[in-house]
Amino acid sequence: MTRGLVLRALSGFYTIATDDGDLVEARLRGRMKRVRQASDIAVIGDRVSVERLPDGTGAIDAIEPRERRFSRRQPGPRGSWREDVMVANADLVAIVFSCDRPPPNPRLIDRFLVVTEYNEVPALLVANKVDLVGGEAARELFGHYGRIGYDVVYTAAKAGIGLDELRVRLAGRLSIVTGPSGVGKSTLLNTLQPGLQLATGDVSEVESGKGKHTTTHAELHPLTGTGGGYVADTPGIRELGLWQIPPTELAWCFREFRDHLGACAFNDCTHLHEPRCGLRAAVEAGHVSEERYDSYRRMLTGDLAA
Ligand SMILES: Nc1nc2c(ncn2[C@@H]2O[C@H](COP(=O)(O)OP(=O)(O)O)[C@@H](O)[C@H]2O)c(=O)[nH]1
Ligand SMILES: [Mg+2]
Ligand SMILES: [Zn+2]
Repeated sequence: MTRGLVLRALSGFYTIATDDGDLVEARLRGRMKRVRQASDIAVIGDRVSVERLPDGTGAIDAIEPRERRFSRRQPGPRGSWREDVMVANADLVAIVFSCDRPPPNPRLIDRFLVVTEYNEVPALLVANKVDLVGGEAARELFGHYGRIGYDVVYTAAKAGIGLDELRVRLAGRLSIVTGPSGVGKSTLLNTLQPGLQLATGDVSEVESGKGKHTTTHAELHPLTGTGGGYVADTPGIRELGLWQIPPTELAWCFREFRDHLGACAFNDCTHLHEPRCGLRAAVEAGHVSEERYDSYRRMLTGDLAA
């Protein structure tokens, strides 16, 4: 029996990087398929035990308990939630937006941040394409996220700006790289990992509003530079549209709101219209930004228009 890491999972076929340095194509043992619920089936980032078979393939015998999971939840019957784990054991979510082409959408940035908070995986905000606007304008666009406690790096994939800063943060970690289409995720990963050769999109298609979904399934790519690590290039935005956060947990997912939630008169306060709301008081006093509060309100009420 060998231990390994699931790099790719596609219709019942798994690619495993074994601890002894091999790549093995494996399937789940039949008995595991029977005893496991759909949500427990191996996903990328899972640590597994595989038995090497005489034909060179493998059979996955066990999935090790997950330290963390990055999942989406969908409403189930009678107020229950169904969990759909997308990546196991992620240490970091790198949320990539561009300074321009396309310009950043603060409502969407907040939705990505909320999902990372809900999953309790640390977030890194990557502001790419700084070459298009310059450092000062980029800081005006993204600096607020630094002030509320997020780590922000400013990069230009093609001009080679900020890549060392990004590399340091990814080293030795299992990171999820996500963000809207066309912001330069694949270009960044190709630059960080020569030889990766992920397909990159054409800006003109992004500008036409259609975007180009060149990444169709999530996969872990090894980083072979100093420090190692893995990055998952995820399908991103379309997947994110399906994420649902239980309404009572939403305010907590805006990290700078937490300090103010205890001050509400009602402990089931939705922070929309109740009297003596600590969060709305904090917005009025300027301790919480109106933009972030607006994101909260839109997510809670389902008004997702930008
Ligand atoms: N000006 C500029 N263009 C970039 C940068 N990074 C990527 N691009 C371009 O943006 C487009 C989309 O890049 P791609 O990596 O496919 O984006 P993805 O959809 O997020 O994976 C391509 O035409 C890239 O050449 C950058 O730092 N600066
Ligand atoms: Mg891409
Ligand atoms: Zn309140």
